[in-house]
Amino acid sequence: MEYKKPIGINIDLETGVIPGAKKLVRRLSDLKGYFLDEDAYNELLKDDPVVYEVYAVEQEEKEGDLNFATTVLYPGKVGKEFFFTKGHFHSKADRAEIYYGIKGKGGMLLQTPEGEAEWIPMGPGTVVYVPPYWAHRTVNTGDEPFIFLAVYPADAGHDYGSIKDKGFSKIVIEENGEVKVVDNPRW
Ligand code: S6P
Ligand code: ZN
Repeated sequence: MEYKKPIGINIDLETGVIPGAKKLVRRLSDLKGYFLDEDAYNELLKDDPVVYEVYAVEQEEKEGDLNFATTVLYPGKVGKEFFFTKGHFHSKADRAEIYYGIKGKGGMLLQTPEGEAEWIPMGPGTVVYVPPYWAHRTVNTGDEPFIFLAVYPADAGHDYGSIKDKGFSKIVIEENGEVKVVDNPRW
């Protein structure tokens, strides 16, 4: 039997960087069609800001193994909507996931395939259990980077399709200086 080597690694808790991890950058241009306010989107697109970065340590897509990744989700808004990650179901839809808040302020939108949505506020130290079958998207509701760790089955995969097309049934906006989770008018 060939055994894999264990990994022990320090996450930089200020920046979210995992040394040696694979880095993925998502700019606003990668999120075309995701935000409601198209005029605000197009205006902001001139600078094409980085919306989030992911530092992932991933294994072969095999049952039983685990991946982990940090996400650094930058503060910002498109119109009233706070910056968010694309959001996805897992390709193997019954795969669960754990998130752990490291820095900043935000939350997670979760949704069943039928469109029942939940909002869980997150900050440093918050653990979120994402049950099997729930789509999940994180949102930065603060004014500094929102950083968290995700641990997920190596064979979970990402299914972006239906969220890209329909979004979530709830959106997270700022209104009169307050964070509000309201019905998505496009849903
Ligand atoms: C993976 C896990 C996270 C996200 C990351 C970016 O299962 O949920 O690492 O991949 O937060 O979000 P998204 O929706 O663009 O993959
Ligand atoms: Zn996931």
